This record gives sequence, structure tokens and C-alpha cells, in this order.
Amino acid sequence: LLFILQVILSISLRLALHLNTEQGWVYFRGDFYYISHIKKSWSDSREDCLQRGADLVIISSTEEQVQTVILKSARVETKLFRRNTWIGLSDTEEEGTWKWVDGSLLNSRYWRTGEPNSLGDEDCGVMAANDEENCWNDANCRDENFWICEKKVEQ
Ligand code: MAN
Ligand code: CA
Repeated sequence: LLFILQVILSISLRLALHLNTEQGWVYFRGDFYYISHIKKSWSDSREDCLQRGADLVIISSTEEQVQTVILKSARVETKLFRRNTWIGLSDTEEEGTWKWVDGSLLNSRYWRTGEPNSLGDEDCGVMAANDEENCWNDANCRDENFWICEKKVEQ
């Protein structure tokens, strides 16, 4: 019986992986990531993720590696370097209090030196990476950028 259950579990995991990959999702350490091919404002980007049963990516502590993997796969997929990519971070509710889309407070900081500077009106987080470093900037939420959705694998 245990063996049969293991086989079923293994097949369903493989199937989930296969189906998601077909739809443009990238699998990394238990989660799926979707990198957009077009640009939208921060809230339209988030809406897109929600419609895909996901949300904008949350980068928690010690997951610097996630950023690298995401950016690498973005490059592989598009053969284009994407300079600014929306992440699930904003301080729209209260200026200076940065929150992830799940409501959690920012506990790891990869801000680029001098950021966040709220230049003009900047309440939304972008990954502003180059080949040397992955770092974040606060940008105007109405800017149109690529975005990354994250979907947790159901447990
Ligand atoms: C631009 C924008 C800002 C950023 C500065 C840094 O003006 O991307 O968000 O803070 O550059 O020089
Ligand atoms: Ca800024």
C-alpha cells in the first residue's frame, strides 16, 4: 500500500511539474516562478499573478540565490536582459513601511545603495539587477515593468 501511495505521489508531482513547465513556469526549490513577457504597472502585474493562482514574488531572508536563479531563467527565456522587474514589495499603505504582498514586513534588505529614496512618488519594489549584483530599487508604481509571479506548491 505504501509503495502504491509513493508511486501515486511521485506521478502527481511529476505531472504538476510538467503541466506548469508547459505554461511557462520555472521550478526552483519547491516553488514555481513565472516571468512575464510584457510590461505592466505594479498593480496590473499583481492582478495578472492573482489570476494565475499566484502572487508577485516574495523574496525572504537568505534567498539571494532565488533572485539569481529567476534572473538567469529570465535571460534564458528571452535572451534579453531585463533591468527592472517588479517584485511583491510596496510601501503604499504607510510611507517607509515596506511590506510583502502576503502582509509580512521586509526582513531582508537588498536595496541598492541610496535606495529606497522615494524619488517623486515611489512606493513599489523592483529588482534592479545587473550582471554583477541583484539589488532593489523603489520605483513609481505606475511605471511599466516586467514582473515575476511565485506559486507555492500545494502541500
Ligand atoms: C531613477 C529611478 C529612481 C532611482 C534613481 C537612482 O531616477 O530609477 O527610482 O532611485 O534613478 O539614481
Ligand atoms: Ca528609487
